[in-house]
Amino acid sequence: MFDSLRKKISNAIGSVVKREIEEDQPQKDASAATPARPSGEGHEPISKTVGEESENEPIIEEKNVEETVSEDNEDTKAENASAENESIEPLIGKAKKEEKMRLSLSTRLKGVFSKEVKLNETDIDNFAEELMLTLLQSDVSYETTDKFINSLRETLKSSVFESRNIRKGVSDCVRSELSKILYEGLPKEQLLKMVKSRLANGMKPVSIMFLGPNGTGKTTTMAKIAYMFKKNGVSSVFSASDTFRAAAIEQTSFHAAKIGMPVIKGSYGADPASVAFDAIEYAKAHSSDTVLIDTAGRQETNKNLLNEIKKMERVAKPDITIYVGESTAGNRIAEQVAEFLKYIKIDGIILTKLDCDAKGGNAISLADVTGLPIFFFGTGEGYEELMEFDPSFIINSLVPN
Ligand SMILES: Nc1nc2c(ncn2[C@@H]2O[C@H](COP(=O)(O)OP(=O)(O)O)[C@@H](O)[C@H]2O)c(=O)[nH]1
Ligand SMILES: [Mg+2]
Repeated sequence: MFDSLRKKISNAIGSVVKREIEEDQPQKDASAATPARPSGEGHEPISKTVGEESENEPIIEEKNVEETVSEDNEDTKAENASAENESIEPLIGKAKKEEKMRLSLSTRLKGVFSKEVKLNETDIDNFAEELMLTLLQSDVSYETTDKFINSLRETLKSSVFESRNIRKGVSDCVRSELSKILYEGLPKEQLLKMVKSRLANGMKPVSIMFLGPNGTGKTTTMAKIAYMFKKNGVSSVFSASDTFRAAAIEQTSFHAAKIGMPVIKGSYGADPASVAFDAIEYAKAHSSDTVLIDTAGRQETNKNLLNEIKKMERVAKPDITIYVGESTAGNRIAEQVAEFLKYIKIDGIILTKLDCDAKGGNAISLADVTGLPIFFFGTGEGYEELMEFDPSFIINSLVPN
């Protein structure tokens, strides 16, 4: 789950590490040949003590190094004096080992004396570009990626990192930016709580309709919800309102029998809205807490079927409508949801098949793009394989510590 995206984000954060190793070799050789003065352009004084210049434009810029050095106390001066006697090589070796970052020679040396560094513009640009590409390739929408990257740039610009722990500092920035987006997508209330509070207010039965394209997992997800409700003391009736697809009624009946709950069905070709109406009447008569209404899959391009769902809404008046989409569908889901929204109100989304080959990026951007919360993820075919949308789980899955 999220493995590929995690790897890519981790690589983007760690890319500075790799480059440092690649770039470090010639520096090491050069400094071994002329230990006191590495060659290259963009020389810049580091400190009086070391009295040397950087090799290339610093990739990570230290915050006010001169000041740090000039403000140094006696201890630091002593440290500097002893550094004078050391060859540069062990210092580089030390910095490299501890920081493992793409630091220029000068900054690495600065890092030995100073505890804090700031990323410079070039660093931020390189990192932002790499991360942007990664997110786009992983199905995060352009809109969300752009927003995320701009905000991350600002955070990185204003952040000061521990010189020996820059990687963690960058990871923390990515985490905090991700959480801004993901917490926005959190449902205001969990589905179960939503249902329970309605029941507590005497609004019984609570009807929930599941809709979406063909084969996304509507029926399976509806069964998972019924199972979860049952475990939490909330009873349900199924409305087998997919009267279109062969074996759909049997599939719903099969789940009802397995979970141990009633199912109201019509015949194939019957009006799905009237089946839902009957199921609601049955629930009223039998004091069932909820009615879970299945629907036939419909592509967002099929206007007739989308109009039919309007009728379902008018007749069955579902309290909660859930769009069930496949996480493997990438950014297409946002467009599909937008089309459905032209016909019917949707309260939230369930993203199925996260266990399949999902890139996972749409889980990040969907709520942001559609403005709808994600209630759950489907993570398998079993009844228990339904996972509440949890930003911290996503963040921990994606960003290395
Ligand atoms: N791996 C996996 N399979 C799922 C998930 N949800 C549904 N499925 C499978 O997807 C297929 C279609 O599901 P179904 O509920 O019939 O889709 P519907 O046409 O939208 O009602 C079935 O084989 C389900 O077992 C999920 O989260 N993970
Ligand atoms: Mg179905």
